Amino acid sequence: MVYAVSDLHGCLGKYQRLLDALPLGETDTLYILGDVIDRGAGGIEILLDLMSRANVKPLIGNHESLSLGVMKRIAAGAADEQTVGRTKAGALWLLSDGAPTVRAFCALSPGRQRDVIDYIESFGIYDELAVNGRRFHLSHTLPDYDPGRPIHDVGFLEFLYGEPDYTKVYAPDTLFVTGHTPTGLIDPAFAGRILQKNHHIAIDCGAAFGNPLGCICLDTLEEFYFE
Ligand SMILES: [Mn+2]
Repeated sequence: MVYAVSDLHGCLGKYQRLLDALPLGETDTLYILGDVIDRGAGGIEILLDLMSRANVKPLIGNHESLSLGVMKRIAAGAADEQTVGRTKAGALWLLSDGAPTVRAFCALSPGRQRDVIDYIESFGIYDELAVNGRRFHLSHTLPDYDPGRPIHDVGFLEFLYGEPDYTKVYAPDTLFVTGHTPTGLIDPAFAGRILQKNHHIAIDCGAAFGNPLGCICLDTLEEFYFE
């Protein structure tokens, strides 16, 4: 089975309950659609667990992208927990609820800091695959793009910060699975729940804001929730 989850945002307990509930055997794949870190306290611990699993496919979110350069400065000894906010990028990371991640990252050994940086640098931007006869596009988010435009022409930042029009069917033969925007902000009728409509599957239920962590099985389109 292929599963997708996004915006874990440091919610370690909900992530552990997902691992307890889903089998994730050798033939299973778990896609992570970005924003593992920040807001909650467990982002670094989740990353360390994800990197130990061969069947996890991580894609990058805006929070990983924003933090990467700052993590490198910390690993190089050019910043620490006290001074990280003195650069623009560091200040922006803290403003993005990065403080729990900064603290956990600074507490790692230099070798583990390097492992986390290398792991984030290995993250994909998007993926496309067919599962059980359905075609899927997976990325952290999407821009409101012209479907006639090849997907590889969409810029990197648009996959991190874009806002698709969820009322628009971009391609009738493809389901677009994205996170980034809590579903309650897209359509209040779906608050705390996965939104499936118009060939969009929006899976960020807002786990960091007290909602369950949503997970979708791409084989069956079955939804799973973890409190
Ligand atoms: Mn995001």
